[in-house]
Amino acid sequence: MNEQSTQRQPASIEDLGWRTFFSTQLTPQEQHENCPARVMAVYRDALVVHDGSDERRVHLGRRWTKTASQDKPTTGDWLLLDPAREWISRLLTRETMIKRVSAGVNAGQQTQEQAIAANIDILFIVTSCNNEFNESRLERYLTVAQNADIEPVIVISKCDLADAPDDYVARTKVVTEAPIVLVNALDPTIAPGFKPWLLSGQTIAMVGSSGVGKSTLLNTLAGNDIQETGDIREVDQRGRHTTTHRSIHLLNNGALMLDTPGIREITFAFGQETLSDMFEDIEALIPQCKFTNCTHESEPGCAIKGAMETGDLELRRFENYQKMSEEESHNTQKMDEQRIEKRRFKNRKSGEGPRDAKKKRKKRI
Ligand SMILES: Nc1nc2c(ncn2[C@@H]2O[C@H](COP(=O)(O)OP(=O)(O)O)[C@@H](O)[C@H]2O)c(=O)[nH]1
Ligand SMILES: [Mg+2]
Ligand SMILES: [Zn+2]
Repeated sequence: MNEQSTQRQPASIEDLGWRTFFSTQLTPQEQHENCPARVMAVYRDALVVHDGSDERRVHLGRRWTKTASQDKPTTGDWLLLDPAREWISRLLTRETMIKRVSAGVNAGQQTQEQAIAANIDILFIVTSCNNEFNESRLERYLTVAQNADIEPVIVISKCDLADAPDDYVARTKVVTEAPIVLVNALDPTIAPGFKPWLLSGQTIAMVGSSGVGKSTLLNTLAGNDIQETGDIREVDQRGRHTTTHRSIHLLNNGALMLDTPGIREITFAFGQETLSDMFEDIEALIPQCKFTNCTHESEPGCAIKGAMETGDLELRRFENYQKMSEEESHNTQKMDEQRIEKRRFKNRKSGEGPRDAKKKRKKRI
């Protein structure tokens, strides 16, 4: 994305993924006055946006730095710039959004959901033919895709390094019906294998453990070393260079690919409903246990244990379901508590209890 970059540049706004879902959100006045632009990269206090003809840096004013994480512009977002194209007028409604949960590790920090990528059409879940391969991790990423309503594709890299790469494909098929692409990410001839998803104006994001080959895949599909020439860096407070979170690259065939050094083993927001969908089989078994408070450990008449004995349910899958459900309810509970505390604090500050506030609302009617 810097001057030396040999990366393809968009020729129109449609090249960046602009479509009716976004254009219909504009009022006639906005259509006339404002310029839509896509967030290509995110810095701490600025964004790099592209409007189809020019790329520019837009400062994130106080209005945005103070906005709740989920509503802050993120990579892939569409914005409206003011007529002078200097400020963000409005963030357009997202078609899809991948969210993470940032847990308050230190005292005073909040557990909150944060948008980490917006308007993603396809999610490449990258894993490799070695010990990194893990069914439970695949299930996690598949849940993320399902929760965001994004089509998942499983990419299994490093097939050149494994004795029996097809074993990994077979193991993946047990977990999901999603398409699978087995590759050597360093092989420059692999692009045709990705043809169904690398379409003009489609935005693809990648998730996967560090070292599985995400950047390599991006470079190979782009046909040049974007990482070498296009990596966006900024200097942090200690004067060190740090790679910014995420940036979008335009591939030669017109697809847009999100490089995600920031999306690794982080906590994603799954959504309770999505978990119920993903683990429908388990949730259908639980009510069949003899005891309503069954812990599925040693109770007689346990439907979960029964399914494990007949081989219908894997212990690993059940444990993964339990772990993800616990994480989800822990995060939901934390956020609910914070919401209540915030409300209490607000009421205390204004010197009125929730009841007074209610009365006041009624009065106004
Ligand atoms: N042999 C082989 N090496 C690969 C493959 N994919 C990635 N690598 C290597 O694995 C290392 C990590 O790859 P990288 O793209 O940085 O992983 P990332 O952390 O997911 O971005 C690099 O040394 C790559 O050259 C592959 O399919 N085959
Ligand atoms: Mg990388
Ligand atoms: Zn049970």
